[in-house]
Amino acid sequence: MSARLALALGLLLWATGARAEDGYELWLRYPQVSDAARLAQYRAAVTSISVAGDSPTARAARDELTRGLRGLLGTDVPVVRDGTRGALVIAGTPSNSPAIAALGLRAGLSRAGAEGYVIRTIGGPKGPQTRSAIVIAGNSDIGVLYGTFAFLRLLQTRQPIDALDIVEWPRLRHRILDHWDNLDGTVERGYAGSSLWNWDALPGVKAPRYTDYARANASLGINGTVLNNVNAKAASLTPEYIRKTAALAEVFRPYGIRVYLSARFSAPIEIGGLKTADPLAPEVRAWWARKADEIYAAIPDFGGFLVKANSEGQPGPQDYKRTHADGANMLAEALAAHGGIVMWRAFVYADQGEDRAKQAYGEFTPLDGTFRPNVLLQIKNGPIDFQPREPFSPLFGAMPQTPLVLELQITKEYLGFATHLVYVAPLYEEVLAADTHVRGTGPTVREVLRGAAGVANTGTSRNWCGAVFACANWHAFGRLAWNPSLPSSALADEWLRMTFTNDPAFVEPVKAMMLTSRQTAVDYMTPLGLTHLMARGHHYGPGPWVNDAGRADQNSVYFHRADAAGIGFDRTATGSNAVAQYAGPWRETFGRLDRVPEDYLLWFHHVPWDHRMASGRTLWNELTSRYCRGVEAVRGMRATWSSLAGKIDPERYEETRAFLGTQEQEARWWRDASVLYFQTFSKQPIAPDACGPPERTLEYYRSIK
Ligand code: GCW
Repeated sequence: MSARLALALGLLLWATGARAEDGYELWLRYPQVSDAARLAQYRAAVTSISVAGDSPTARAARDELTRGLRGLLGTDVPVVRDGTRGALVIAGTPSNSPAIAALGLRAGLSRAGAEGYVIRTIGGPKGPQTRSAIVIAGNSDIGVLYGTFAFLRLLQTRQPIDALDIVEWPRLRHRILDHWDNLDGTVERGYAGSSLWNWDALPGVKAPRYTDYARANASLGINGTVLNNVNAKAASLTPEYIRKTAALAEVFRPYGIRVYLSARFSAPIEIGGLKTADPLAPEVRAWWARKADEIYAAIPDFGGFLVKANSEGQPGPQDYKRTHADGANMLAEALAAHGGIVMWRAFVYADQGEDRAKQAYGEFTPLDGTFRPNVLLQIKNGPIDFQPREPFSPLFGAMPQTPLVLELQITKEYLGFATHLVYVAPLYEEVLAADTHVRGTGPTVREVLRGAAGVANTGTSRNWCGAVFACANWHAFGRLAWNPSLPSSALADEWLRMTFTNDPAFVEPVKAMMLTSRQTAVDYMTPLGLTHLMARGHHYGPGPWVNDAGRADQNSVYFHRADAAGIGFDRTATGSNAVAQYAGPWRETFGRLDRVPEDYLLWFHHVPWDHRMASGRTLWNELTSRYCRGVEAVRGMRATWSSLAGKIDPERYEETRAFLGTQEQEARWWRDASVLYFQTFSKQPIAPDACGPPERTLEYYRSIK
């Protein structure tokens, strides 16, 4: 484009008030339906709207419906009063809308429960009304708001709306984002700018962005947010910060989102002036009880505490020779009177010789059944730490008497930050669908959950997530927390249509690329069950040689155990016997070299370099070919993307194009560095492949800081 043309275009955009496609609107974009036939259908069906009630939540539903329909239909749809004949979208609850009460939706509404909704087409030529109408009904205003977003989603994805009969409800009670946001505005493992929370300006300034954050979350069904990092500062519990937190809670409340705080276990000492934080000490219990009263006085619907205790240097009950249950129960007691919960994290490991993958199970299974009812144990998907692929944590099958929350990482700490395009819905799906086999068949992980927590990837970057595609993971998390059975392909499809376009020539190839992107990252980073080989500390780029972390169980060499004989961590009975933490069928499957899925091979076994793989190749050749397969797949992603130029706006097209270029270089970097490093053990040549010989020397890759 010439400079003059660009200027002219810029002026035109400015003059028409059109905004750049910078990703800010996420999946809540409502551009006018371009297919004329669909547009005509939608316009005919939606000639006026009525949203009953005047609560802030009902107003949010009315505003969203008005805004969405104005955009999608390209015309202002009149808002009429409840009960007015002729309103063609009627939203409300049986208690605030006589029209809805009269409709006989009892069966659907009873299935919908407290937060669900019914969307139904009523009347029509054969019904009692001459014209049909669309009803969005809930038992609560929040159900109506969720239904409103769902209805708009139908239009955004161009579904027919002439014979709707939908009943939906959240399968999990707690659907929460965990922000690892520090009070100084930085974000641990954040790749999208600074924290969204401007603590300095709060409580006075309630930035409009907080409302947009709430809209985005409500559109997915997320109903809680933990505002601060699990590596918590006690200051978050001071009166000053409680006031700031209350201000955010006020903004989020109409959208059904409760606020939670990460609580630092030693807060009674640090801000309470006590000498101890021993959970059995009466003065400590009294301090937390008063603290809970103080918080609830300011935030009546405060959600509760998230706690990282005795993990990676955080204080906890074990500092006083008490158990995790002693600690969690003390906090739970303080919150119980107010209806709050404690989410106690199971992410614990100590540098004490025991296989890191085994430790959480060892610590928590003896405590099953000893937690107060309002304690939930929050367990990361795998036994180590948000790796590109891990087997599901055995704790999911081993805590039948404890309500469980699955913790997933949305931010891509170990998956190339915001730069690499890695769609993690398939990772989430893999763990949710995993069969624990503790009852022979079942339950699956999704069946044992009370909640899901996603470590957020949001920040002040204009596009929220650091990359437009990174927001697909936020979307996938929220939708899966609502319904953990939704397939990745449907989620990718929906997100693409809502975020970019309904054009199948764009949606289909990009969806295919998203759905394979996670396996691609596994291939070029940690194939065949390898794990935790990232550079030390920041975890970006390859570092299979890392051997100087503060503690052994954070070193790459601890995880891959490569030597002259082979590679992999023996977790069978001849090794750490971590397989024994799984139910019988998995013990057999994971434990036997002839049965273990290749995806988990080196997670569970130390395997000779010449071991024959399913492909007929030796392990060494299979390993190098997987690395190259990953690089090749990224090349494929780039080619796909290039072929789509012009199908979407230039701004978002260009961002992804540039990131994919970096991703290809870095996939190549991962492959070259890894095969050269592992070759120092295998002492075998790298079979010729599409990637060619490594570009630089191992010394070079090791010297990259
Ligand atoms: O994944 C690791 C991260 C830490 C994080 C920790 C945890 C918040 O490297 O940054 O700390 O897990 O989950 O507690």
